Amino acid sequence: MSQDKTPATAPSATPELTVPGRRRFLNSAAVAGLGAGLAACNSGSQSAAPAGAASGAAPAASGGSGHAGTSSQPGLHPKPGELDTYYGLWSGGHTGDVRVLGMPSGREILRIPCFVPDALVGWGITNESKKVMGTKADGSLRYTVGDTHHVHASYKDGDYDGRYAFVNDKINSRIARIRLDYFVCDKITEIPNIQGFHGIFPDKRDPVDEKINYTTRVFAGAEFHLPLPNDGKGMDKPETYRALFTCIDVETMNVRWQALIDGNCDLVATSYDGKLAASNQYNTEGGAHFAEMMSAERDACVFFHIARIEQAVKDGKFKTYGDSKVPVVDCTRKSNEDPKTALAAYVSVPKNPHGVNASPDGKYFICSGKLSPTATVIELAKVLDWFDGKLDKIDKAIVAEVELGLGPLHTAFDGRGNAFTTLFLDSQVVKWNVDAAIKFHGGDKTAKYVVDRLDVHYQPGHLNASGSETAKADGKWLAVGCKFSKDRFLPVGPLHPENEQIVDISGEKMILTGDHPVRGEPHDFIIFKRELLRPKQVYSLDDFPNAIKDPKDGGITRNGKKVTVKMTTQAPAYSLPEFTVKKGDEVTLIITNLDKVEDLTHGFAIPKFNVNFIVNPQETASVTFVVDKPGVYWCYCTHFCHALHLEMRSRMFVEA
Ligand SMILES: [Cu+2]
Repeated sequence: MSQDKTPATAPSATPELTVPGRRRFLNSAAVAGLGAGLAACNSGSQSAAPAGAASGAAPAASGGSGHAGTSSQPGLHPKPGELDTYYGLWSGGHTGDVRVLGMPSGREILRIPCFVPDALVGWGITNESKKVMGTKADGSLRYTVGDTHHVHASYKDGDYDGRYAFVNDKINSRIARIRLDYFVCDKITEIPNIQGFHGIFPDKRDPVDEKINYTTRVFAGAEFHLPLPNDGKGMDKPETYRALFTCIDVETMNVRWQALIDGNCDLVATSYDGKLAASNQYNTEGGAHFAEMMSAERDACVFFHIARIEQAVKDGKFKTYGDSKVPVVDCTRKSNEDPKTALAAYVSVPKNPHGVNASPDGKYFICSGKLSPTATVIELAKVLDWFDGKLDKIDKAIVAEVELGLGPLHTAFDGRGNAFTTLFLDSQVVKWNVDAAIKFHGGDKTAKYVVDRLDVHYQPGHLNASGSETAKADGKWLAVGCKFSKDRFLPVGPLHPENEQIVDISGEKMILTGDHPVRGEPHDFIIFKRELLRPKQVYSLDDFPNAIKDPKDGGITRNGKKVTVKMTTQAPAYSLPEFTVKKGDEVTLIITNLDKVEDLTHGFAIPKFNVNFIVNPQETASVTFVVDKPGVYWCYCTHFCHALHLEMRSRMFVEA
C-alpha cells in the first residue's frame, strides 16, 4: 500500500518549542486573571491542583524535558511525499459531515458528507446519496441540516477493526454509519422518541457471547426531554417529559431497543468487556429552564446492564410509544432499586458533569465535573459488584473524586496510567495520574496526582490521544479542540476558525507542537494508527447494480415521460457526446466511470438544472431531474481529470 512508502514520523523527534513573546504574555495574563476565580474552588484540593499561579503550572513554554526533542519539527510537518502516521476522524459540527485529518500534521484530507448536502461530491444531488439521506414522498430531501458531534469507530479485540465509524446528528436525532474502506456514509437511521441525540459509543464486545469480540451495537444518548409520545399532548407539563437511551444494531442500523431513564443522557462510554454502557447526566432535575438544570448539587452517571436489558426485551417486558415499534424498557430509578434485577444504576457525580471516558486498561469510567472542578473515577468492577448484590451502595463504586481545575470536560489517556482532561474555563489541559488520584482520594494526601498542566488556546472542549479509546493507547499524540481561536490566525472578519492544537505527550511534560485552524465546528475526534485501515481507492463495478459495464450498453430509453440516459466516462470523454430529450421529461441520468486509474474522478454538471456530481473510478452514480426549458445545455466535467478536461463535454438537447 502507498502508506508503506514513508518512514514513520515519531513524536520523539518533536522539537523543543520556541515560544513567541506574545504567548508568554498571554499565559501570564491568563494565570493572573484566574487567581481570583480559583480561590473559591481550591479548598480541599492538593497543592499541585489546580491551575497556574498556585501550583507552578506548566505553561506552554514547558520545553522539552523528558522528550527526545530537537530543534526541527519533522514529526508534525511531513515533507512533500511523506505521509502522516495516524488517521484522525473529526466530527464537522453543523456542517453535518465527518472530516478525515492526517495526524500529527492536522492536515485535512477529506470531508465525508453525511447529513447535509455537499456540493463537491454531489451528496444530496445523486439518487444514491439521497436514498442514504432519506427523502420525502416527492423525492426531495427530508432534511438538509445536521449537527455532528461525536465520531467513534467499530472495535475488535479492544482495538479499531477498520469496518465502520459512527456519528450523531443532534438536530434530527439521526445516526450515520461510515464505511471505512471507501470513506463514505452508507446508512442513516432516524431514532424515534428522542431529541438532542448527543453522546454515541459502539460496544466493544458482546456481554453474553464470548465469541463476539467485536462491535455489534452502538448506543445513543438523548439530551432533551420530551413528552412521550410527542404528539402535541402534555406540552405544558415539562415535569412529565422523559429522555431515552437507545441501542442500534450496527449491521442493520435498526434500533434494537430504548431505555426510559430518569434525567437525561449526555455523552456515552462502553466497557471493554461489553457488559456496561453509561451516560453522564447533567440534568437529573429534568429542568426545562437553565436555572432548574443547575439546581442539584450532584447529578449522575447512569450505567446500563446490557445483558439484562436485552433479556427484558426478549421477555416482553417493554412498552412502545406512539407510532414507534421500538421496545422501551424501564430503566428509571424507582423500578431498579433491587440490584439483582436492576437494568440500570445511577452513580452520583457532582453538578452538571460533562464527558464520560473509559480508561484503556478497562477498569474505570471517568466523568468530568464541568460545573464542579473535579473528575470522578468510577471502578467498573464495583459497578458490576453492585449489580451482583455484592456492594451495598452504588456510590461506593466511586474510587476517586479529585480536583483538577475549572471547567473539566473530557478525558483522554496515554496507556501509561495517565489521564488528560480539558479545563474549559482555565484554558488548560491537565495531565493527572489515575492511580495517584485514587490514593489521594483514599486518604494519602502525599499522593501527587497532577503531573503537568499545559495552556491551550483557547477554551478546550474535546481532546483525544492516539489510540486513547482503545486498549492500544500509545501515548504519543494528543489533539485538543479549542473552541475559540481568537488571535491565533490572520483575521478574516467576524467568523473565526476553531483552533486544533497538537500536543506531544510522549514524555513527562506535555509539549504544544502545533496549531491549525479548522472550519467550524468540530467537536470530538479519534486518532488511530494508519495501519488499522485498508482503504480502497477504486470501486468495483459490481458494487453498483445499475453499473454500465460497457460504453455500448449506454444510450436512451423512454417510458412515457420518463427517460433514462446511460453513459460511461473514460478520460477525456463521455460515451454520449450528445443526447436528446423533450421538454417536460423526467430524466434519470446514470453514469459509470470506467476509468480504473487511482485519482481519476470525473464530474458531471448540467447548467440550469441544479445538477453536479462526481463519479469516482469504477463508480456508478445517477440523478433524476425534470427538463422544463428547451434549448442546448452543455454538460461538462467539473472534476479535473485530464489534459483535455475542458474538452470533456456532452450536449443535452431539450426539444420544445
Ligand atoms: Cu473528466
